[in-house]
Amino acid sequence: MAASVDNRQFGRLNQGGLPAQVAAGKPYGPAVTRRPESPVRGCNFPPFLPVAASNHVSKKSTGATFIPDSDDSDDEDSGYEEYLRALKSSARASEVEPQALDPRDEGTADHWVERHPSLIRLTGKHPFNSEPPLARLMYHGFITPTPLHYVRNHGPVPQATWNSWSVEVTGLVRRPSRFTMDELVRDFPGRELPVTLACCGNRRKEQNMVNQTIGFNWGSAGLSTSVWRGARLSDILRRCGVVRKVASAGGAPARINVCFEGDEDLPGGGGSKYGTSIRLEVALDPANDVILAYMQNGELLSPDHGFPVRMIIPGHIGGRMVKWLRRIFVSTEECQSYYHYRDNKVLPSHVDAELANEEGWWYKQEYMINELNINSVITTPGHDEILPISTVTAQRPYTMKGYAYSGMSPSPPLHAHLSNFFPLSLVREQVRV
Ligand SMILES: Nc1nc2c(c(=O)[nH]1)N[C@H]1C(S)=C(S)[C@@H](COP(=O)(O)O)O[C@H]1N2
Ligand SMILES: [Mo]
Repeated sequence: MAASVDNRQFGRLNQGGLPAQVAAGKPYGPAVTRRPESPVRGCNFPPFLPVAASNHVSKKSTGATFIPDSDDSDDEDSGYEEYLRALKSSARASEVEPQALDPRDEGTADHWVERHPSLIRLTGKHPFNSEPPLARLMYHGFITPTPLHYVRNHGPVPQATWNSWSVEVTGLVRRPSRFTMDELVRDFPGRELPVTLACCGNRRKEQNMVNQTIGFNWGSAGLSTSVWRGARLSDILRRCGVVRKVASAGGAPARINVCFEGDEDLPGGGGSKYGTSIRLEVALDPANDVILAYMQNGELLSPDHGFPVRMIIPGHIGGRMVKWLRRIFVSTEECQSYYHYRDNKVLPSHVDAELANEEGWWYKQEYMINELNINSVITTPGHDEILPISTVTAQRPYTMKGYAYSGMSPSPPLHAHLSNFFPLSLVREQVRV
């Protein structure tokens, strides 16, 4: 996420990352691969083992108390502690009212999940789909406090426990494996980086006003940015001996996909898990930083965001980042989940749901959304806000604000131009920039 979103509360990212002693660090895992444009430099922490992670699902018992590995120097410990403090306060937890059980969840499968009262519920009682008020999202700047992070759930939140959870890796791998949470934390170098998640339905309300889709009305706050920490998918796949080349029936190399499956039992297609897949090349490229994340903004994941582990695939739509990850399956086929085919598609405007069913449009590769498209929004002035123009206000500058993002494609830096939004005369006469 870029543009006029302030980074003020997360100065550490702006200043270039970590305390020098941590960044200089001991030889923990492979060297950091950085994208030149990344706001974070040197986020290569030593591995930490969450000790307070217990068998309970409540937030208190999964609170993030972390003990650094014993061979860390004291300097590094205090560096990391300081970093964690900065990260947590950057997420302005102290300025956000606490999450709580919400009477609106009574009688649903999510009755035990604590949530932030200000989140705007978009699909009624259940499942929980929500976005923060846009002004609050913007107020907090680059890093969204976790309780205000938008949520997209297709069904109930699984009642997970850290100690009993495991992720299975099977399919085209020489060593099929199952990793416990402790193994994911301990046996793979941790990677930590800020990633913007955006549901590809972000702003669908505006689309629906022009031409009704089959998706619900997202406002323009269906996106959030967190610092995510986890084990790199490429390291895990290599550990399992992933097969890189398979000949197809015609002899040409077949496409290989990495499929991810979540835990919930969902109704789609007569019963299905939430699942989706990405190409093996994307998964294996260490520069893509695809991770199995177990921490968000310095704490273990919250139930709504995938506790204990979820996929994070920078630059991709939120829909590819499977939460409550249970299974990774490497295959020449794409993921067979109903949701992989039915969700996250953009079909030509003449194709409605009926025609899509009749003519098999859901299965056409080219209409699938993987990488985030370019998007920009003016948030100040707000929707329907009237700016008084008088001799007094005309003398003062007015700061417009907004956000913009784009996906993985190697495009030049993102610039949002006012002329995209305003007729030029309006810009000249009414807005000082
Ligand atoms: N298991 C599972 N993973 C899932 C989903 C889901 O319903 N179940 N929703 C997806 C969609 S469409 C989005 S946009 C993101 C939202 O992540 P968040 O709720 O942490 O913001 O999760 C994705 N991963
Ligand atoms: Mo989504």
